[in-house]
Amino acid sequence: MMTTLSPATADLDQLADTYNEQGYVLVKGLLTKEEAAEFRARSHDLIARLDRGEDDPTWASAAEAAMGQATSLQDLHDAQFYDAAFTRLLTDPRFTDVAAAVLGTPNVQLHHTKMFVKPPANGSPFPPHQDHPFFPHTHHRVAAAIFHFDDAPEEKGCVRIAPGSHKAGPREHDPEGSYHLPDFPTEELQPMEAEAGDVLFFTYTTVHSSGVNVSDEARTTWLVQFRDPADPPLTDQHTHSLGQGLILAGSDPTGRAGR
Ligand SMILES: O=C(O)CCC(=O)C(=O)O
Repeated sequence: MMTTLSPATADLDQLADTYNEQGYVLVKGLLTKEEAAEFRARSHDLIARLDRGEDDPTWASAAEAAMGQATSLQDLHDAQFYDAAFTRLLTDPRFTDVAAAVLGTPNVQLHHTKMFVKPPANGSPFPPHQDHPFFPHTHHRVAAAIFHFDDAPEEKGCVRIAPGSHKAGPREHDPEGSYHLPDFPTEELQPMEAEAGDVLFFTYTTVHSSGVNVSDEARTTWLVQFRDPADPPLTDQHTHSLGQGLILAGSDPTGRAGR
């Protein structure tokens, strides 16, 4: 099923330049439409079997602010432990070549994965935030890739990014509160409308959010958080994810195996 054509080196350099300048890069058509459709079906199957809806990860404050009422979000951590197609995707060179280029190292290490299905009509928004306070690292060489398995126009609650916001580095978040940035100017957040097969890469210091899915179709994504293995975590937050430390490309020069 998988075709593994990677972008040319020149393209990778350009993607890395955009990422370094803007704090994100949207890679169009990293997966074919057929592959995206297959991953969408597999994602919905896993969610139907494994997400018991007991711990809806919706940020209540964002839902209240956007809709004045509760919204809902289905999620599944560690999909690669339930379906080998996701394991293969983690080491697919079309992904790892871009991941290595944006990190600026041939070595790419898994941090964690999260599948989100934003249901139709009231799929949950995310408030402006950085990922940094959830798992701070020494050199900030940590990034996310959001795989889109179906189209994500604005009405489906696509991700929004504040271009260049990474340049100010980690921002003050309320550690007692919900880790979001309530005073961040929303006009700086630009919708990253995506099509099935597109992958959005961004650094963990880039401010991002997402809207409510008000459309009549679910939005299906898989977020892969990855890092340079030579960038040690500063705390023991978020170290529970299955497979954390797995080397997806290159090797681990530290011998720490992610610990
Ligand atoms: O998928 C989304 O809509 C946003 C996800 C996000 O911001 C996060 O998990 O940090």
